[in-house]
Amino acid sequence: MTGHILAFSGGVGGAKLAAGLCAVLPPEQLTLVVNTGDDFEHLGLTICPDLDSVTYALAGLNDTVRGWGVADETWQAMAMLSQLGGPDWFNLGDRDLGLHLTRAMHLRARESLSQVTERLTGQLGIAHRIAPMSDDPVRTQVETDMGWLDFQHYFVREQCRPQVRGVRFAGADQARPSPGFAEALARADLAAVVVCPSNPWLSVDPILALPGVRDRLKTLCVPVIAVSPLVGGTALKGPLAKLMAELGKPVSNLALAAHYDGLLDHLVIDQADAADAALLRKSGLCATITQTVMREARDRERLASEILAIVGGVD
Ligand code: FO1
Repeated sequence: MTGHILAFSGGVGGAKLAAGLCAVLPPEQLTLVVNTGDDFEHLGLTICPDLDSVTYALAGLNDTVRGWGVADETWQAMAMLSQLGGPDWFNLGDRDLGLHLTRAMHLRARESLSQVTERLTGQLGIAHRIAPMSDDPVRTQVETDMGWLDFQHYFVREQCRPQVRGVRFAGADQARPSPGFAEALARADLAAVVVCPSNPWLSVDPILALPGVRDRLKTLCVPVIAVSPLVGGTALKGPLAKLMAELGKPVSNLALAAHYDGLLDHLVIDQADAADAALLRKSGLCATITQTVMREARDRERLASEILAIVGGVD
């Protein structure tokens, strides 16, 4: 496959495919654009959960059991914070805090989030380009039966229990795509856009909500290929299935593809959902059936290679 791949990723599920793409593509052929709608200010620090999930996965530092944060973590700072009566509903491990303190220092010195991300990923030995979707603050907020909640309050503090009625991305209309994102969108050699298996409503929509992004994707003559986060008609992890049901959607690949509203050319679905392929094809989409569950490095690399084969086939 020749040409450049632009991949969109949220946190945990997306980060696995992001790692697979990095394993099969040289750095100059890939730009990973990561959702920052989950970011928030907490304890005087800027927390960027999806950027950090991708960073830790690519650096081989991620905790695969917990699904977020750093492996071999310790929690001494949290224990002290808790004892001092600080807000302890959001867990920042000692190693993770090291990254957050470093990011805070550079942000305070007026580096952009893109510059800080490049610096931190470089220090961790990551050669591939990870770009935040924007350097401007965009904050996902969820309308629930408890009112509007900031994303991490909904996700972590309330454990996704509230019923969701809607989602908005505060600041998105004023935000610009980051320089790395804008550059990738404008590349003459762009070969495909890959949407990693992240939650379309919570992790991909914030990226698409940035001014100009949807329009640019619609005019691009390259395939937009998404990997479905649904497996066997439900989500492996996270609130996707619950959220789709609460928003009045059937929990299905067809509803997921319809949500992208004409943006997708191709949906990669799990073999457990093979029966969905016929309806997807009838709706005008290409559909590939494979194993999308990524337990080990070889699963991530195989799925990434299969996606590149789709891109190669379209060339
Ligand atoms: N998820 C939790 O369920 N509980 C936590 O306390 C928590 C802390 C945390 C700290 C840093 C970080 O990068 C991620 C963290 N996450 C935690 C995960 C995060 O809330 C979600 O994975 C994403 O926002 C959803 O993609």
